[in-house]
Amino acid sequence: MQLLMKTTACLAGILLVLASVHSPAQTFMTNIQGRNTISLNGKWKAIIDINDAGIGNWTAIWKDRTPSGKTDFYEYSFDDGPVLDVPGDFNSQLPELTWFESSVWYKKTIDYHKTGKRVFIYFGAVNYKCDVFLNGEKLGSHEGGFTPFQFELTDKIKEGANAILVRANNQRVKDGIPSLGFDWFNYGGITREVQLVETPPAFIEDYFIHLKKGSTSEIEGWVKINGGSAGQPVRIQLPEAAVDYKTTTGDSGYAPVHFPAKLTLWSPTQPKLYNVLISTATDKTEEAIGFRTIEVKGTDMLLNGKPVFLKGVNIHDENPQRRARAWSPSDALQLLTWAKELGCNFVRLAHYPHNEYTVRLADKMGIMLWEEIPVYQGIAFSDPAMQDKMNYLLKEMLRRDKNRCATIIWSMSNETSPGRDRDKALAGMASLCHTLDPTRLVTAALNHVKYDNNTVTIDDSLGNALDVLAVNEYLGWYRPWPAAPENMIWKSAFNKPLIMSEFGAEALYGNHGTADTASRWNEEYQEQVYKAQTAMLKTIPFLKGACPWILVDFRSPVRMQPVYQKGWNRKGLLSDQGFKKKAWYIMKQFYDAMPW
Ligand code: GCB
Repeated sequence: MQLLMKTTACLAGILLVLASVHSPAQTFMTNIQGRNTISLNGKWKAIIDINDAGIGNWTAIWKDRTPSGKTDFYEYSFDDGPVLDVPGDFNSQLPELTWFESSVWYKKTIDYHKTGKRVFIYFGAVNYKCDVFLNGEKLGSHEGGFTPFQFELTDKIKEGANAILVRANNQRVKDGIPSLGFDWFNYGGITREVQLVETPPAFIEDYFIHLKKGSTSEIEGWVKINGGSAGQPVRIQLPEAAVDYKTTTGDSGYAPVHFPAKLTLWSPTQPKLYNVLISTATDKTEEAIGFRTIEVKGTDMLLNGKPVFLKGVNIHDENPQRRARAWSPSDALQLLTWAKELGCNFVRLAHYPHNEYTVRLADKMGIMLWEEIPVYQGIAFSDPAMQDKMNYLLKEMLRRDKNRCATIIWSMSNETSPGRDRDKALAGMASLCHTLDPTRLVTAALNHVKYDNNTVTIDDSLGNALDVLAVNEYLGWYRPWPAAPENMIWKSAFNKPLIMSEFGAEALYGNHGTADTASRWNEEYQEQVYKAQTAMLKTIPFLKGACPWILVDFRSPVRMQPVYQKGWNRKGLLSDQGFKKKAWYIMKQFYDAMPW
C-alpha cells in the first residue's frame, strides 16, 4: 500500500509535466503496431507546389475542388499528376524532386465504413512541417520531421468516400529544429507510415512499464486511459513471468502501476523480451517489453549492476544504396546487422529519432541505443519560442520509445555553443527528461573542450546537467594531433563516464594512397586515423563508450568536394554500397579485443 502511495505521488508529478505539453489537437497513442489499424500506405496522388502557394485562397489546393465547366479549371490539380509512394521521402522518387525543398501535396481517397468506433489518423513522420485536411477541413498541423503524431477523425469522417490531403513542407527554417544548416540530406515528405487506427470509446492511450529505478524485481509505471470515467479497472499480464496485476484509473485517466516480478534481465548477450498484455473492460493491447537497469556510479556505467563498455557506432536513418530515407524493417535490419558485424553492442541514432522499426529491432537484437533530438549546432537558444519546441520534440521522442529497453540514453543535442541561454535551455530539458523518465541516462554531444598541448580538458558547464559526458573530437581530421596519440591526456571537471561520441576521417572506398596528411581522402589515411584514435582511447580511464563517425557513407548536400565527396560525407567505415574500408578492420579489432 505504501509502495502504491509513493508511486501515485510520483505519477502526480509526471502528470503535471505532461499536462503542460500536450497539444489539444493531438492524441498520443503509443504502440500503433499493436492496434487495430487500416493501412494508408501505398500510392498517393501528388502536386509539386514549388512556391508553396497551395495554402492560399487562390490556388487553395486544400479545398480539393472539382472543376464544373470549360472555363472553370484549376492549374493545381491532383488528376493526371505524379504519384508518390508512402512511406518514402519524395526526393528519391522523382528526378525533379532530387534537391527539392518546398511543399508537396499528397492526396489519398479512402472508402470508410463507420462501425461506432473512434478513429484516428496516425503519421509515423512527415518532414518538416505539415498540415492535414479531411474533406476540405483542416485537422491540424505538426512541426518536426522525425516523430509521430495523430489526429482524431471520429466526428469528421463520412460514410463512403473521404479525401485526405497532406501538405508536406521540408523548407529549412531558422527557427526550426534542426535550424538552417545540417550535415545530412533533407529528405522531405511523408517519410514514415500512415495508418487509420480504430479504438473503442474508452481506449488504452499510453503506458510506461519499466523496472523501478534501483530495483531488478519491482515493475512500476502507469497506464493512461482516454475516455471514460475514473475508477476503470486495468489489467497487466506477463504470462511468462506469471504476473497478473490489476490497478484502477484515477480522475486523470492514469492508473498507477507497481508490482513485484521475477525476471530474466535484458542485455546484449541475452535480449530477453516479455509479452506484456494490457487490458481494460473495452480495450486491449500487447507488445514485447524487456527489463534492465542502466545507471552511472562515479565514472562507471552499469548495465544490470555490472560495468559495461559501450562498443558503439553512429548511424543516420538512410538506406545508402537506395539513396533514400530509411523507413522499413529491412532498412533497419541492414543497418543494425552491419553494426553487429562491427562488434557493436551500442548504436548512436544520430541526430534525430530514427524510424520505429530500428528501435524495436534493437530490442530484439540486443543492441543498446542512444536516441537524440535534432537540436543540432546553430539553434537560436535565445529565442523564447525555442524552448517549447525543444521540449515538445523531446517529449514526442520519449513518448514513442519509452517502453524500449534497448534505449538507454536520451541525448538532448549535438555540438551546441556554451552560453547562458544554451545552458538554461538544455539543463531544463535534462531535468524534464529525468522527471518523465527516471530510468534512463541523459547526455548531449559536446564539442567545446580545451586543448592545451597534449592535454584535453572537458569542462563545458553543461556537463553538470548530464549523467554521461559525450565528446565529438576529430583529431587527425579537422584538428592535427598535438602529440602522439598514446601520449594524449584527457581530463574532466566531472566525475562522470565519457563516451567519445564522434571521431573519424573521410575516405572514398577504393581510393588508395599514403597515410600522410597531404594525401587525405584515401583508405590508408582513414585507417591511420583509426589506429591513432584507438591508441588514444585505450589511455582514457573514464572512457566508457566509443562511437566512430560513421557506420556508412551518407548523402549530404554540404559535402561537395568534387572528386571524393560529390554530395556524400565519406566518413563511413563502409562505402555507400556497403563495402568495407580498411578502417573498418581497425575498429572491429578494437572492439573484438574487449573482454565484454
Ligand atoms: C560533426 C557532426 C556530424 C557531422 C560530422 C562531420 O561533428 O556532429 O553531424 O556529419 O561532424 O562529418 O563533420
